Amino acid sequence: MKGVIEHSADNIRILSAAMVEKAKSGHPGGAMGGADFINILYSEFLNYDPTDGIWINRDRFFLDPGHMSPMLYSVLILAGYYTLQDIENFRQWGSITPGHPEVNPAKGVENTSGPLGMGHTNAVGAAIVEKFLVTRFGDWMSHKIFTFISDGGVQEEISQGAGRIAGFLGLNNLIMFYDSNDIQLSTETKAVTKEDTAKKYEAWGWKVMTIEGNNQNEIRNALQVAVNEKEKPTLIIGKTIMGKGAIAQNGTSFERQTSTHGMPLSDAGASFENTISSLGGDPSNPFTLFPEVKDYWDKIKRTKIQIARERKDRQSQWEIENPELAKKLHKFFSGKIPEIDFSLIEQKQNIATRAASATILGYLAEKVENMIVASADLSNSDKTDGFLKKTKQFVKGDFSGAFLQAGVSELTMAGIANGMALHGGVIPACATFFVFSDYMKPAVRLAALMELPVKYIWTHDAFRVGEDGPTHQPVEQEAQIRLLEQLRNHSGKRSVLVLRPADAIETNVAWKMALENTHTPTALLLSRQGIPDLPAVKSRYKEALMAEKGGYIVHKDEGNIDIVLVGNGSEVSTLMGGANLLKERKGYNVQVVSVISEGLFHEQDPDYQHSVIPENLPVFGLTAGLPVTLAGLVGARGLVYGLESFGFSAPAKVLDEKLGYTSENVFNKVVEYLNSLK
Ligand SMILES: Cc1ncc(C[n+]2csc(CCOP(=O)(O)OP(=O)(O)O)c2C)c(N)n1
Repeated sequence: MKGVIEHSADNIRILSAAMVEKAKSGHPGGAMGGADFINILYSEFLNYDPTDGIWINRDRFFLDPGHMSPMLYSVLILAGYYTLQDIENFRQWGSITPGHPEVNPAKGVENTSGPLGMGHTNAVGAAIVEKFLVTRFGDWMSHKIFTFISDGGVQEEISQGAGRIAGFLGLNNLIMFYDSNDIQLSTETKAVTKEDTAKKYEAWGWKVMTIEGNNQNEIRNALQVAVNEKEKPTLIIGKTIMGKGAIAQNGTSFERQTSTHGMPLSDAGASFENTISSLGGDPSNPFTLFPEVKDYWDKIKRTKIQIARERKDRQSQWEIENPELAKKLHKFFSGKIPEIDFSLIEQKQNIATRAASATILGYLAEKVENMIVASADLSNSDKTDGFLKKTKQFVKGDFSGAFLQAGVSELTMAGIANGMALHGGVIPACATFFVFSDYMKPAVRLAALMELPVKYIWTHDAFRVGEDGPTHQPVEQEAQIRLLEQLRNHSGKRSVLVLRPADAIETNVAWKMALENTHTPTALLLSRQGIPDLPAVKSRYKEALMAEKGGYIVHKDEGNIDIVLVGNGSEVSTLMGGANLLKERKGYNVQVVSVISEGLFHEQDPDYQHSVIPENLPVFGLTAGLPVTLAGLVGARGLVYGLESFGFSAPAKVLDEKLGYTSENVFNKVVEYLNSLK
């Protein structure tokens, strides 16, 4: 005889199968197999308040296999976040139940998931933040981070980084359920792997338990052990049954079939009707809750709200006893940054923008108490050591610092930064060489989609990396990341802000813009080499503040302008050199423009844009990236000089000469260009 808990799990299976069947697309098999775990987790372990989804002290649940959204949506109906109508519109235009879940904490969805491996990495980031906050505000804040991973997520390379870091840091607040059903999309897992996953995670320092993943008692016992674990993150390997409960036309079992991974049961060869009937549902009306299941969850809901109430009361009491800390806590979670006067950050002359960034980071380490900086084993090159010098790295048992040494794992680091931002309460930044931003891209894209204010510090921004050669010299990377500047997020905003400052003081402004941008990720592209400071008419800082408009005039000759020179980053100072030669030798009047962000520049009113880059004048662009990087700025008649090949191994100065990044070459190219227009 099944009890209410089995009925509840069956209800999740029925709803999952039904929404996929109705939408005529989706993934029922995994959801049906994972139903027993999610059922116990949400009813007996996870602390949440369905009437207050954004309660800061809730436990977090991060789904990794986004294709198992039917399982999540179904349990969120039981938990009180969603309605049955919501899932009838599964995968439809405008619904809150997209094919893969999209972040919406108020509705119980903690992360956008779909690219396998990402969700559990977010959980690692959230677990780090929990430790960070408990260290600063006390044990009353402690909560758990649960995550659910599947065969695909375990296979994804990113799991190597997430597993290593969580084990190394001893994240005992992290509990991961592995839905090990031995079936993936094209094949069974045995066709592609013979790894001993338990041993792998044990080697990283995890506590590992292997259970029958469809057995409620084993699930409950394992979770009980996990929530009491003091030293290690926990992995519960649940051996589950793909498509649990699926029945064929002839009434036999249709479980453990690869085909149920990604299509409606009826398309997969099972009988939808037989399956629903056998699970106790009504095939003609599957979008219903069993009455006793509804009663059971109504009771759970009341208990959850009551527990949350008690925890909130404890917080209120703490706030009364610790008013200063309470103020800080609210500030942290407001997402706002403290008042910072970036004009006070002094910079040495003619330095690399990465060095300028180090100075700023040192300042921020003391002013922005909830900033966490990470580097993928390049802290002394990407100059996040400016921050590290004022704090210390996270280690097991000590999260009083604010620096994550992520090791060589750029994608993991970026996924963790997303998880930190998703948790809330902190401002995450992460750093590596710009060329390796390619290794981070899937997480950057998700940050852009989720509208997370993560800061990317990407240094060694061009071929002037020099002797390290073409593998280390970004060429097409700026054009790639600026494509995301053109892509709108769900709020209609440009999905990322990309800033390549032209000198040290413009880097102050860039960091100001990055911190003040609390709505999207921001990328800072910073130079390895020293850059001559741009000329100041009065105050360089005040003039550089014009970068907040995306682009501005850094130099303008008297009289009618003959040519506008456009660039960003270190090319602006090269253009300045060219401008001087053009004036000196030819008497041309030149306007030099620094466009720190093309996306932002194009947001300005047309009059401003035309005052900076007039429409009727010849425009010459210089970029160390692909010429297309500036194509949107110079217009149809304009000319861009850029790099059209990979870099080369040689000292930076030699590369500048050979590749034409000199004032002399700017002079020659502009004269040629102007002659061609005559
Ligand atoms: C990064 C990434 N690569 C590929 C996919 C496509 N994909 C979605 S599910 C899946 C198979 C994964 O199988 P498993 O995780 O075992 O899920 P189950 O079959 O148990 O539902 C694949 C390849 C993806 N979503 N993300």
